Amino acid sequence: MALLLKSDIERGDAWQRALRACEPDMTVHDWPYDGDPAEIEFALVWGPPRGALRDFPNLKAIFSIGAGIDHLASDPELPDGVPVVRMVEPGLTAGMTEFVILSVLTHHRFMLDYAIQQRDKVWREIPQIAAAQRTVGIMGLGVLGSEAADKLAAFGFDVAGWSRSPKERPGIATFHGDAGLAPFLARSAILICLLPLTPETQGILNARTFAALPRGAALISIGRGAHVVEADLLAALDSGQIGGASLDVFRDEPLPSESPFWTHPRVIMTPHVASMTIPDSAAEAVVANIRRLRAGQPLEHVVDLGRGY
Ligand code: NDP
Ligand code: OXD
Repeated sequence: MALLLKSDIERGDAWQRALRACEPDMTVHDWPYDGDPAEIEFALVWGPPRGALRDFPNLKAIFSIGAGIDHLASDPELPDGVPVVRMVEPGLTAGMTEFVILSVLTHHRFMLDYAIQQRDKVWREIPQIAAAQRTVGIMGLGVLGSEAADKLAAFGFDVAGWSRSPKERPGIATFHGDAGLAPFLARSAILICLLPLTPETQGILNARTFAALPRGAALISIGRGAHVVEADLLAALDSGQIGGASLDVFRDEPLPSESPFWTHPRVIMTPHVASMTIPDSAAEAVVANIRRLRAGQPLEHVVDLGRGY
């Protein structure tokens, strides 16, 4: 049994070690592979070149190294009929929950304002607001969004979630579909985007969306950069409709040096690090799924490429 691995260089060795520890009988080849393509049964990849996975005639499953599969769905030459599996693993989920809590608390406790005050040597208290009085809205109540919602609710925030299909979740106000978007936005003083990037969600963080939020709302954009219409966000920040933003993902990554987001005083930016797949825990998840397939059971977390997530 052989798996082809295309990871970033930094984590390549960690993946090799973790996969071998979980499944000693599996051979792991690094990308690019110049051996016999017929040997490869599984691919574990991030951003393969367009059409490249077609070269492997015995591929049984393509595992995405990340939760998002837009890097695969955007390839019109993916091999036909080979299931694509998104990454669901406890390390990635825990990391995202940490980042959401960190970012929500940053805006809830006015840390952008205090950073500006520190820069200007201003000693001024800003009245505190109880978590229960702070409305937080999460776009995307999937694996990552729902865990973050539960943890924010445990902090005492007034949490709502928006998804495509109806959901019920104790302690969380839920909204769905086009009809649910306006009422959801109207009650989101802190808006978090944890949607996948699909044709339907591209550009969803636009002037109309920002105008529907309470004035001065904070935006935490951690799904994909192409959710954001950047010119609309800059206008909303400059007008005060958006009071502050934590931006982890961008339309162009790395963010070009001329982008105004690098220096905007109301923006905290990070280089697509809200969460990362952790090879040790992720290897267990991938190998468990491969074992399911080999035992004749259905794979878990297969994406619907037609839907885009
Ligand atoms: P899931 O597939 O588990 O969840 C996606 C959620 O989005 C679901 O609740 C789904 O609704 C909802 N959704 C999808 N399309 C729409 C739509 N058109 N309207 C309303 N809701 C919609 O994904 P994950 O939680 O695992 O991951 C979410 C995204 O987070 C990833 O796709 C990736 O882009 C991003 N990510 C970013 C990282 C970073 O470091 N910045 C790290 C990891 C992930 P429903 O439940 O009804 O299907
Ligand atoms: C992603 C990830 O999808 O890193 O961004 O998992």
